[in-house]
Amino acid sequence: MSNISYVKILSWLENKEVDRPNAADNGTLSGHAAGEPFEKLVYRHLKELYPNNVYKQYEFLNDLYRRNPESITIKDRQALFNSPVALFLLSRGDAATRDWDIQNVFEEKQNDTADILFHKNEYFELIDVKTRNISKAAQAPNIISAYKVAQMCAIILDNQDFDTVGINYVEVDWLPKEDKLVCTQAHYGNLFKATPNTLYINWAAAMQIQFHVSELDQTYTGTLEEWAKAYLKMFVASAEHRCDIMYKKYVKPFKKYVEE
Ligand SMILES: [Ca+2]
Repeated sequence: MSNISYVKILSWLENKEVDRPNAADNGTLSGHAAGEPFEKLVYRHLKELYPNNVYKQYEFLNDLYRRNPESITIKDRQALFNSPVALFLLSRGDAATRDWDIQNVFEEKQNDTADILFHKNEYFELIDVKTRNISKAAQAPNIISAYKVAQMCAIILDNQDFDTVGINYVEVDWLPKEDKLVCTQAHYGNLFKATPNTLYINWAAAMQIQFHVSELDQTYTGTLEEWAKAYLKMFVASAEHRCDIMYKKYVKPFKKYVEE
């Protein structure tokens, strides 16, 4: 289920230019920050197309709590979400939720799950924009914590919450062009259409799932219930393999020194 025509968004993005972030000092175009203007561009475009449905994650929370001033306890504020999965993915921690008020609203946080949120009829469409300087070879970026996805799957299955959340990725490929960055191509990926067995977990990189959106498998045709079960099967097997490696490398060679 999707409310957004990603095909249209992708073709709209092609050949779009943004200002090079550090053009003034002609600095290097490194890391995540370089592509940030494209993230903002995608957000502004979606906001124009769907002014009443598109939010930043923190804007949605601010809006929700502002519209419900009678909900002040953590429990009351959590109850504003009809979906346990959306609550898990989108809400802030207990202390932050309790301390929220009109004078102390949320601001953007680096580890928010989504860059952009589309909300309509109790359905939450999460969109994360990934930007890629294609003049450089780069390893696949961190996408989302594999542990967070495992927790999400458990919540989906425990609550039979199968129709309230989608997780989507847009990759913007760009090249530097004088004092601009120009989008050469854009790609779309739906996490729940990626066969769980094809996902790569980089345990050493804070157990992040890593992929280039343009290379994400999109052939999975099962239901979300089936996806969640298949993901947890893959996750547990991968964690057990990781335990095994940890034991062989970091325990076994040293065990004899610590045994009495
Ligand atoms: Ca992003």
